[in-house]
Amino acid sequence: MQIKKQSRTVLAAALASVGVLGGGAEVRAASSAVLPFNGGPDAYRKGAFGPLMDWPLIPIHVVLQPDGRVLSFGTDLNGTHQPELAYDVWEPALGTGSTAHLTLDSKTPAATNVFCAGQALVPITGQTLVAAGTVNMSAVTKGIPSADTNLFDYRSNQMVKEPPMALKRWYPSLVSLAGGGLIVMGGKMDTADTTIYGEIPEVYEAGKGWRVLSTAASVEAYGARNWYYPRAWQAPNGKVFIQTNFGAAYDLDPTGTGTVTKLPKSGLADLASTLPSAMFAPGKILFLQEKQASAMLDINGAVPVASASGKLSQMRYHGNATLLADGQVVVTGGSSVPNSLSGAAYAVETWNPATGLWTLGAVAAKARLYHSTALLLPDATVLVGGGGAPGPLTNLNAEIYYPPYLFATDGSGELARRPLVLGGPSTMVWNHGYPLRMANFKAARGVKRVTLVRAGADTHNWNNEQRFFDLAFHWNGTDEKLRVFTPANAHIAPPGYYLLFVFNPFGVPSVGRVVKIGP
Ligand SMILES: [Cu+2]
Repeated sequence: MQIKKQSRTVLAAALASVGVLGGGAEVRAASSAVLPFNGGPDAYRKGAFGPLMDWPLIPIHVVLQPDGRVLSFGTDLNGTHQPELAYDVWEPALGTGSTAHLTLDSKTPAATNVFCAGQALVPITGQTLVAAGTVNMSAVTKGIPSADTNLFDYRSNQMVKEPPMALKRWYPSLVSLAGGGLIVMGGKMDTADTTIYGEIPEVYEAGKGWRVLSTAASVEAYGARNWYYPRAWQAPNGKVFIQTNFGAAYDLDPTGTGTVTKLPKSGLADLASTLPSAMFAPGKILFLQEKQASAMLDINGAVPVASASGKLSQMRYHGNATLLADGQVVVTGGSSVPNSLSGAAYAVETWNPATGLWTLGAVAAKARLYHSTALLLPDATVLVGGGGAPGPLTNLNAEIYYPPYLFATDGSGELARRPLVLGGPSTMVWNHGYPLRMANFKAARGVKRVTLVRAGADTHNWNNEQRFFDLAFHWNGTDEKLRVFTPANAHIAPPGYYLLFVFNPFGVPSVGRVVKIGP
């Protein structure tokens, strides 16, 4: 159960390469799983997958931690959904073997079955909030939804029980708020009774517990018509924006006891809970649709505005959409027949926000169907794992996708030299400039781009926590210091944990530096 001390030199090197973060909190520098690796001649155009690696459980839920590790859970150690919770913390700096995993088969203290719960980092504390799940799960009882709340703390590796929510929920969404809280909405309240769903949202605040939004009940927004992981985001106007699968959209004001308002139609259609989405720029969301289509929704104005985007090569039901360090969106896995190997998509497909076009890339080893996940890691690679329980595969495994930006453009397949961030602040506030200390910066001809990607939390092809920003920056052209400017406010960049990437003139990103934005 202990992380072994193997690869200490690798860890030390990784920590040294990115610099140990300052500040009072015990936040370690972002770690890196990138090993000596040749991606082949096409890697600079298509990216490449690393070798398949074993995973101690099916990672149905994955959450990037403030220290760069990955929390995953969803099944027991055999890949089945037992009444008891197991969870795993992976340390990428220790590589991809079993010694890089801290796996806890936790029958105590948090005896909730968190299969198909909601999960997200608490913006202020960095703990992982796990909302609901079931009280039991067996072939006989099926799932009985639970109101339990559990908190995982990366500092102690412990999951502890918190006061419960007012409503039982199974398959709810958790969304980070500008004020530092998290809102939970939707979910199923009773397995047998198909008339009651989590139509009343609740807000969690660290140290305060839950507040019921009793005047914001909605059957359409997050009740019976849209209870399954409702698609919702903190919006630029200060409200929470909800896009239902049947086309209607809502604004929810989470202050007091809450107010929900129906918005004018954007025309966005052909959505499905089995298809992913991603906020690729402030107030702009990419949706995958039926008929291999995709669309963009702009929620920056008074009314949401939809526009068509490129066509995918095939349907990718249950595939995951992940924002890369350069703002492109990579879709991994999925299938043309939901949760079936028939028409399984092995190649990644990447969307370029500048052109709206999709491009096929590297080919994965495994089909990733229902209950698969994907997560951007601090080293700018993507962890792609899981699938099963139920499904045709029991994927107690994962693989890492290395995007094209990591490779030399000469076709050698070698990893490119990366810019090195030596130091900088670990906490930042909005609309402010901060210095970053770079290595050999002048010799490397400086910087092309600085980006910020919010730490992800993914389950059921739904990673609403991820967000992307191009940051303004200033380099005087002579020294080893770079000045970067944070996003304008908490409405577009909710408080919480982000990865900061510096790109060199060749488009190669640094290892992402974990920064906390907020109080
Ligand atoms: Cu599920």
